Amino acid sequence: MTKRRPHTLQEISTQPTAWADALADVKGKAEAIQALFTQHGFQEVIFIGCGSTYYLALAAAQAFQAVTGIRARGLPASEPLLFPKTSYGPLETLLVAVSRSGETTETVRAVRAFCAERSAPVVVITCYPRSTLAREASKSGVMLAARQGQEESVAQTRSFASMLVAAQGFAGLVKDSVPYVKSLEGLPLVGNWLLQEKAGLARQLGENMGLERFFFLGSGPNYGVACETMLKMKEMSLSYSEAYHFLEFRHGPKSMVNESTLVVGLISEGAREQEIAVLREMQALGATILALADSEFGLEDFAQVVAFKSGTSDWARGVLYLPVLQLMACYRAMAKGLDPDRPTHLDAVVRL
Ligand code: F1P
Repeated sequence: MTKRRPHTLQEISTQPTAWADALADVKGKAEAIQALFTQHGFQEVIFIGCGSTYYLALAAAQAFQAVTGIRARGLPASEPLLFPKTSYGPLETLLVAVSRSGETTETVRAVRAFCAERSAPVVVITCYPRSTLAREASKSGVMLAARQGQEESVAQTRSFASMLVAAQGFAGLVKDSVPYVKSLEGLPLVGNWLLQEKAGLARQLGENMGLERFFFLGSGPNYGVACETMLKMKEMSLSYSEAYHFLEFRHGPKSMVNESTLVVGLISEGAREQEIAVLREMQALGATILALADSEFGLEDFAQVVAFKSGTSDWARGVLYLPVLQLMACYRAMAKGLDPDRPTHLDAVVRL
């Protein structure tokens, strides 16, 4: 019996269109977004989510602070829910909740508690504009919908990427930065190129059963995406995988590096030299290296390189690291005879 093509492959392969759709929705909300910041002198923005969307919150906070200069943090939704006193400060705070489903219990409860306690507006980024969280945002805040991010699979791929672009577009509109928003508009073209030209490399690494340990290294703007791609490897292929800030990897975890290790470097431009040095050291310890960067300069030592050549900033290109790494996890699941659409023990939404 031929195995059906997993929804996950289709969802990964069509994601650039979903990125463009999400950005268009955000741009359509420009007036409401700018009015929100005019009415409130927000001194801090806290992004929250769970699982993949917690990692998205980390990436979104980095981009938001870099683009707007307003202090921003990413937290798992359970933290402000369980420890509000040490999650929120005295500053005028905007809460941004990120949730593919818009139904995750921790996130809904955290939003309701925040709005009740501070009678403040909330921004929601979701793929489901009729969800519970979307309704919370419609009471006094703004809802950003990544409709084409909706997916059959439990593991987030197209949804994560399109909501990340939405969060970056949100930052660009708060700052009213035309160049930054324009750089986001160029991402889908590069995304389609990656899906055409680098799918073979992703498949070759995914089907390499000689690889048993996976480490995803990312710093600053790329740590959240490193965590997300680590999670894809776990959810889809049940593989041992971890994520670290680049230089943190030297402080202990590198003891795990052996001949069956893949170290994936999500290289920034801002800390390129220091990050490449870590990859060189891990290659000398026997690891296979996959280096992803915007430019291929200085990556000659590595056999597996993906260079986006997008010309975008460290704070705009986050989604470009996703397609190859999502495909690698998906192909590894298929090579192990697993269904990437249905990760073990997982449901699409965690309802408590
Ligand atoms: C959050 C989440 C996902 C995870 C799994 C269970 O969902 O934890 O990140 O991959 O699907 O739910 P959501 O709040 O983003 O809908």
